[in-house]
Amino acid sequence: MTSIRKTLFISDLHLEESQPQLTHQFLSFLQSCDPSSVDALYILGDFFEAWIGDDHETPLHSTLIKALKSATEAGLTIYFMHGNRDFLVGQRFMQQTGCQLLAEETKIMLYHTPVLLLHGDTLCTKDQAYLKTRKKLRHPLIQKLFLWLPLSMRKKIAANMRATSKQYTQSASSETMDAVQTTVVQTMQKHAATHLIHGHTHKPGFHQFKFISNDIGLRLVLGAWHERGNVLIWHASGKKELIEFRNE
Ligand SMILES: [Mn+2]
Repeated sequence: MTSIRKTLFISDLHLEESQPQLTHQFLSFLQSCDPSSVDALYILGDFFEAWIGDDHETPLHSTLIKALKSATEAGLTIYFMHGNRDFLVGQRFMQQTGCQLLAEETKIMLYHTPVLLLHGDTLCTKDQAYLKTRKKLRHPLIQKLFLWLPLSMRKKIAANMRATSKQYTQSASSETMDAVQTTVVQTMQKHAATHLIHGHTHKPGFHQFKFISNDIGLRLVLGAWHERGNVLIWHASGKKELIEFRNE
């Protein structure tokens, strides 16, 4: 008998107040995740377009927190990994939603396959300017200082940073913004993983390659959510499919 069990992966929803149809898309996707067949839902970063602290309460945030909470209470296991836009999502959010926070490089055994999970930004090693900024922003002390600022000030700083980042992203080449194969191989070998799942690049697809050992590696890239939702379904049988869907 074939198993109907499966594990789901999503990333780069970039949920924000000004895109209510995206939130709607996610909420109905979440509703469709049946805990009796879905072993876990992994959110691999950039779930939110921006996050300036768990104390920043907005209607969007409370809608999503409520929905995630009822999903986890209904028995769905949800893992949450930070992206480059929502790395400040903290413990309070995890407590409120029942989601479990994952470290930035997490290796799992998925139906007997060693799979490495990451957001994907650290694979873009051609983009040294970004990686330098990242290092500063991820410093615990910098984060503490930022979160200590009043919300109004955090909002201003975040808006400025988003504008700068937008300008930079538009000027940087598509190659600069993509995963570097040697980095992919090194990172996978470090974790002894044959498979890698990540998002961030917004270039969904499966990439197969050979390690020096001749072993086959597979990199599965998740798609961003725009008008359509995107999910990677990894079946217990080993079958993997990248699905685009749209609510009617
Ligand atoms: Mn990203």
